[in-house]
Amino acid sequence: METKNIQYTEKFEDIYTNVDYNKKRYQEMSEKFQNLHGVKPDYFVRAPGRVNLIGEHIDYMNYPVFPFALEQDSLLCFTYSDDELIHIDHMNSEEFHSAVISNDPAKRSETIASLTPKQSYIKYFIAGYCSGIDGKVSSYKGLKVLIGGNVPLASGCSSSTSLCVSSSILGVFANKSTINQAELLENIITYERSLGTACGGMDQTISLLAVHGKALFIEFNEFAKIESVQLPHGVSFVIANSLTPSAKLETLGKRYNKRVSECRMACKILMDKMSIKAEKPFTNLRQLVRNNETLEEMQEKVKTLIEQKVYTKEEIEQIIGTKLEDFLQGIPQSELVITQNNDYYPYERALHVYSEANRVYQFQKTCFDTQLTDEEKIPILGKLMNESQYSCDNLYDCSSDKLNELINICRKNGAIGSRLTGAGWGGCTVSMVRTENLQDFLQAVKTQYYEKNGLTCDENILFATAPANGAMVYKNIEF
Ligand code: NG1
Repeated sequence: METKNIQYTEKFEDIYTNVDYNKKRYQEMSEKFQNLHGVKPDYFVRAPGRVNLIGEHIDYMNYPVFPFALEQDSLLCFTYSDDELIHIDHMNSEEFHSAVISNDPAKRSETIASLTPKQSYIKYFIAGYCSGIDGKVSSYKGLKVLIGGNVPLASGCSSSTSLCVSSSILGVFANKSTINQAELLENIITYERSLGTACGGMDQTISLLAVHGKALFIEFNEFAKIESVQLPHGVSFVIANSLTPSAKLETLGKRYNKRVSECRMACKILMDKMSIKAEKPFTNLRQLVRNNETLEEMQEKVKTLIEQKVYTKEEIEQIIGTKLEDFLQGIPQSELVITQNNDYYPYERALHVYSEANRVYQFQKTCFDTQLTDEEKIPILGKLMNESQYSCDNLYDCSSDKLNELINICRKNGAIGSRLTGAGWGGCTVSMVRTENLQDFLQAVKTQYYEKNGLTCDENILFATAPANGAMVYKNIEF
């Protein structure tokens, strides 16, 4: 039952490199499903988490990013149900409670509003599930679904998006939706944004479209510009979870959506100072590049046109000539930003965005440079990763003491580049390490960060990783 717009396989080896470990996961899930429903699941759907190598907090300003997919994924298995309902259970039933919900996308908001706190993970399922079938299918299937996964939660590895994407694939596959891939991707981004985060499209794009063995350079200016990139041989990428989670939806007002708002303020200040006239104020910093200015030139404009200081709400309103309540329209839950803050940093945020975008292009250029050997590329890439971390910490203020401690330990023990990955304020770091030093590196980080802080560490907390596949449906033959 192949569907053109999604990847489908009947061979387990097509999905994973670490086959034995993952077979065990599927087996456990199938057993739980059988305990719940008395039958084996017909299909599994997986969508990966991701690590971003460079390009942080710039996707929502339409600048490119450089992620690759992890083998760690959100995993769903299902059979059809005779009623018109979706029966949802979770592998971790103590933390994540079951629910029976409507299968009709028109009831999306109503169903989300009825969830209890321990069922709130289901809103990602609903957003994803509806994104590929809303308006595309005339009747909807009933389903029995079990949800699991091993992407670290609230840790910058895209656990929520991987659930959205796997649920979206489930909706499309189970209901035979003919939605094309580009529209599906756009819808997943829009539906996930409707849950509250003013996110860009990095996580959804990589989770849906990742290519085994390659990182992706993803441009948001033109939808089609996605290049798969071979990373240099001789290095491994290590994820280390600081074990200080940063729950995004609970901190939107002070963190993620505040940064999006500050970028928008910077955009308006620059627009006025550059005498750019437009019907509506621009919403992203890339729109200000009108005459092929380089990213270095844009940084100079920030330095000369925006005063470096902390701005209050009143000062911002005076400069932009509008009430913040009106100005931030379109940013989900912007009222939280306004009520929770009276300190805004447009200078620093804009400087981060233009300099980080510049680093992503340099990273891409270096990877593709046929004049350079891998040995020559490695230190250049490492330096760019370290500079990105500096900018995230000092200009974007999205690092944390624990992330900085972990990154310093990684660098001290041989990481050529080390930085936070994802939204930050906690969560995971990514380090580029010579493969020949990998085992010593892992041991040193284990002792100096985890043991020293009294933390236990397993294969989903500190691990070397390589680019994995994107979302896929697996027909259950084995489990
Ligand atoms: P995570 O790391 O999943 O919280 C977020 C955004 C991305 C991107 C990064 C920062 C979502 C779903 N994703 O990711 O779009 O802006 O932060 O680079 O919110």
